[in-house]
Amino acid sequence: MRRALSILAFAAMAVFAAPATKICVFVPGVVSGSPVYEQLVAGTRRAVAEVPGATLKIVEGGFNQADWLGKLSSLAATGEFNLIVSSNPAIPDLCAQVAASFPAARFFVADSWLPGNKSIHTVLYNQLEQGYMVGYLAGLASSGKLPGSSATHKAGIIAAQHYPSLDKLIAPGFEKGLKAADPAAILETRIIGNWYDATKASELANGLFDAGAAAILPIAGGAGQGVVSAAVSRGRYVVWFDDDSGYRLAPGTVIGCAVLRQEKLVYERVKALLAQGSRSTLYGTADIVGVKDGYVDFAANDPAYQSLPAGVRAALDEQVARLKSGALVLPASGF
Ligand code: RBF
Repeated sequence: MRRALSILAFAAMAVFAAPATKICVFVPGVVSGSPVYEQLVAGTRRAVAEVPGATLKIVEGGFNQADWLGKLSSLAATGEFNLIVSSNPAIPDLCAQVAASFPAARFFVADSWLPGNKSIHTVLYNQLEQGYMVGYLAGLASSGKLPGSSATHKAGIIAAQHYPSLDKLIAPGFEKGLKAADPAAILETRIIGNWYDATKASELANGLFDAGAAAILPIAGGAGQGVVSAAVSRGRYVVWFDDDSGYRLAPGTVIGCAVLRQEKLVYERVKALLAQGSRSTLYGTADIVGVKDGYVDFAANDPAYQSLPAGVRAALDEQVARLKSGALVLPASGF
């Protein structure tokens, strides 16, 4: 009897002593209006739901980037979290600074690249490929192959700010695709200055449309909707990034979406990191994934895309197939 009681007591202690798994998502911005962040939260939520007793805290860092280091630092300082999950190329450097003060903290940062820090795992998307696909579609527009468009040989990118993956992957990939479809095309880039000002994005888009841009790619989070409204009123085209929500924003105006499978990636990596614990060998490593791995894709199964002329779809579908088969290789490196 005494033995049974002590086993019971021991079991009870083990239950109470087992540290609960706690995960924090740090959103560098706000979730609403940014598909990369919506997917970040959804993927982490799904992974956490599969760990019995695990809890999830979501912290929106807001648009003031100068606040992010302090906010990340206070999250790590609590010592509460087994893992802090985030996403965007500016975040790993901040995590590295935080990890220097709080060596027990662990970070997974999607959509970023930082090898060699034992507290941090990162995964970068091959956005040369992602940019190429919608750049090619913009080139079909700028060479006059879409309904109501003439050959203006101009396309645009409207971005919130300059940052390495825009300047080294997204924009060069877009330009390569644009010129593959329309060798005479010129790419014009405009910078908004933040990730929320849709009115300024609209003004910049109107300027580019007036100068002849046939299609524009917004890389601007919530501000990108201003580009869509300008395109609707001028009867021009938009190509979209990160998820396929663009088709529903303005069917017929948004003609193509190059997507990231960020929800799937975040789910898989968070699940693996939680299963392996703080000594996981993923920490310290930086992966790059792309079209062949299934994490970068073109969303072709949507009525808005399917209603484009068959010749336009055939031309783009061929490019996507070449990326998938390896006939077209656009190697991305970290920065
Ligand atoms: N993308 C968004 O969709 N919304 C944002 O609020 C946002 N903020 C960013 C802030 C910084 C400092 C950086 C470097 C990137 C940000 N991104 C944001 C871009 C995101 O990481 C990714 O490059 C784009 O979504 C294109 O895939």
